[in-house]
Amino acid sequence: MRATFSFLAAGSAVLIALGVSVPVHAKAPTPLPWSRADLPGSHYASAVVVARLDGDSLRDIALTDYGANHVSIFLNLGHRGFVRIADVEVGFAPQDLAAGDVDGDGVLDLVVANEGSSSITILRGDGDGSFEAQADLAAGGGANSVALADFNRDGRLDIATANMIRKTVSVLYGNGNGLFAPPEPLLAAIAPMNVGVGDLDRDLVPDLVAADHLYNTVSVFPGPRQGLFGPRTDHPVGRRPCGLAVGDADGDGTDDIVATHLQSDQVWIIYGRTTPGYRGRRSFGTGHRPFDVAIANFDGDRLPELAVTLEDDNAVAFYEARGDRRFSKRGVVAVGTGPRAIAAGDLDGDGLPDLVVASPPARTVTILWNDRAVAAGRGD
Ligand SMILES: [Ca+2]
Ligand SMILES: [Ca+2]
Ligand SMILES: [Ca+2]
Ligand SMILES: [Ca+2]
Repeated sequence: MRATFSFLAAGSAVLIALGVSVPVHAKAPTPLPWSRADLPGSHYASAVVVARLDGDSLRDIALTDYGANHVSIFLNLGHRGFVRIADVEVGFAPQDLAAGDVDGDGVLDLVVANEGSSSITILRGDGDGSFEAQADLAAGGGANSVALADFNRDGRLDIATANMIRKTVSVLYGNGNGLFAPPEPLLAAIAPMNVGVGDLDRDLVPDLVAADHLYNTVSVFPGPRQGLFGPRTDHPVGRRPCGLAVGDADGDGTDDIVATHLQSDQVWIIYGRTTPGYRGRRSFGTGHRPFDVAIANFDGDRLPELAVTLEDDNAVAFYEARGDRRFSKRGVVAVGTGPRAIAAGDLDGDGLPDLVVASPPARTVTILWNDRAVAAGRGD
């Protein structure tokens, strides 16, 4: 999950708390079932991920700081406490990151797309939550988004990037020990802003998805067969597609594409294939400047929800699938000024996904704790 900035917007205070346990500071209470807490420190965070980074059972948080050119890692101590370990330097203007085991040692690594240096930084995880930056890899011009998948199904993770300046998306095939072949470009439309991965055509080969910010399309590149990606299909959507998530948005068990649209204040859903031919697409209106989206089942029922950051409303809005390809609004929660990137994951281990939201203008990264289990007397 990522956000996008201009270079000029960079600049952020850096706070490094080496191995010091820092409590999360509670803010003014929000009504159940969400309670809000901000991570300590000042972060101009362009992207956040939730993943198990240190080998215990609790999910941790990593973020790219676009202004400070580093990745910050917050390890989960349990009981809703985190410790910030040493920040790791990456390339210039890191815009996005993804977690995956790219060297095959069974430990999650982080892959960072550096827009300013048009490069990728691999941060190799050592299993205790610390990460070591490897030499940067060249990516396409303006590497502004990254996704990981085993596209050629050789058992080794590959990297995909969107390169807005170069008007391409690129795939770097992994050799399994953390090294990658040079980027193989695929021609995008005009301005690919975000990439995602999912199996949209249900052939068990990961497909590559790109949201094109200027061409107002979401493009699908069918996953490679005999080494070549299939021809690009452009799906017309709303104005200025921005955030992108690929996952099961409607609860039918198949991957779908969800994209937010900054100018038309919409979310578009492009449904994955269940019978030959795509099932089509649908949109609904949101609040102002929907920037990013996460798909998760926040209330643990049968159907998933979408959590959408509304940049101009300083809020996250929730929309629940109804089972008929339509969505109903399910409330709004206030966060810091100008929320952009969002990521979902169960941070407190109660079985329900929590949310992490980056609000760069406020220099905050907010955790929205999903308190449904607490409210139901199931949590602590
Ligand atoms: Ca690894
Ligand atoms: Ca591979
Ligand atoms: Ca596929
Ligand atoms: Ca679906």
